[in-house]
Amino acid sequence: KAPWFPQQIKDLDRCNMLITKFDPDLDCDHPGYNDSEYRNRRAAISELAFRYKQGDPLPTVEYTAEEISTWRKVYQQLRSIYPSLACRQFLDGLQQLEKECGYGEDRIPQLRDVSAFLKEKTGFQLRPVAGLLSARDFLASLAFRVFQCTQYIRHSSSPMHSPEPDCCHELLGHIPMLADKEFAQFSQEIGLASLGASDEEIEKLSTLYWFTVEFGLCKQNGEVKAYGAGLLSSYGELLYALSNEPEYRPFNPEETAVQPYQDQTYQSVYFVSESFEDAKMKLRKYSASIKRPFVVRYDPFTCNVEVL
Ligand code: H2B
Ligand code: FE
Repeated sequence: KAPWFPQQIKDLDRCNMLITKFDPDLDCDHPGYNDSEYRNRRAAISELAFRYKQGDPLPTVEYTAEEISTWRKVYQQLRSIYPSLACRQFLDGLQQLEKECGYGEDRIPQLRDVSAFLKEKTGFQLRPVAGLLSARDFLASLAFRVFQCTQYIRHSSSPMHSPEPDCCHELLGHIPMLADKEFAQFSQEIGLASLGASDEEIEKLSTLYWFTVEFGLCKQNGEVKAYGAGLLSSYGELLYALSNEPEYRPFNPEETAVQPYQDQTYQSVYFVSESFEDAKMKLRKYSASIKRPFVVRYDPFTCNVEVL
C-alpha cells in the first residue's frame, strides 16, 4: 500500500516532520549551540512556523540589527561573485527581486512579500517551516507549488556557511530560481513524482534534488555556471565548486540518484549538465519513470491532486 500523501493544499498542514539534524539545541557542532540568546530567538521564530496553518497570512519577523548585519555580509559577498558564477536564470530572477521585491543588502525580505512576488511570476507560494523537513514532506509540498521556507538566519559567527537551511539559503539560493517559469514547472514535477512513492524512490529523488536543485552546475555559453541553491547561498562553496579542485561528472539521473552525498562540508563531486534545459529534461524523464500503482494529476483549477 502506498504511503499517505497530501491531495489538497490544506493537507500540507500535516507535512511537518522535522529532521533534528543540525539543530542548534541538539548538535554541539552547530555554531549557535553555546549561544542561548540565539537559541531562544530560534525557538521564537520556530513557534511562528509551528502555529501556521495553510491560508493564514505569512508571519512577519522584525529582524534585529545583528541579524541584518549577518544578512548584509552574506548579500554583499555573494552578490559580488554572482555575475561571473551564477547561471542566467538565476541572475534574471535576482534582478527582478531587487527591482520589484525590495531585495538588497539593507533589509531581510519578508516571506509575505516574496510569496506574493512568486505567486505572480510562477504561481509558487511560501509556507514557513521551523527547520529541515523530511524529504518526503518537503518534496510533497512542491507538488502544490508550495515552497517550505525557513525564516531564521544563520549564526553571526559563521556568515559564509550554514549547516542547515536558513533565510539566506532560501531567499538568495532558491527564490530567484523559483521565479523562472520552467524551473517552477520542473520543481512541481519532482514534487508530483514523490507523492506516494516508496522510501527507496524518495531517497533517490532526494539525492537527485541534492545534486541538481541544491548543488547543480550547468554549461552556459561554453562556461560552467551554478544553478544549485546550496552553492548560490554559500560564498565558500560557490568559489570552491567553480575552481579547479572538485571532480566534475556529467549529469545522468540514474548514476546521480545513487551517488552518496556530503551534507557536513563541501561536496567532493558535482554533476554538470550540458545546459539548464538538459538537466530539466533528464530529470523529468527520470521522474516519469518511477513506478507507482496509480497516476497522479494536478488540477490547477481546484489546486487538488487527483489520483487516477
Ligand atoms: N527542508 C527544508 N526546510 N528546506 C530544504 O531545502 C529541504 C528540507 N530540502 N528538507 C530537502 C530536505 C532536500 O534536501 C531533499 C528533498 O532531501
Ligand atoms: Fe535548499
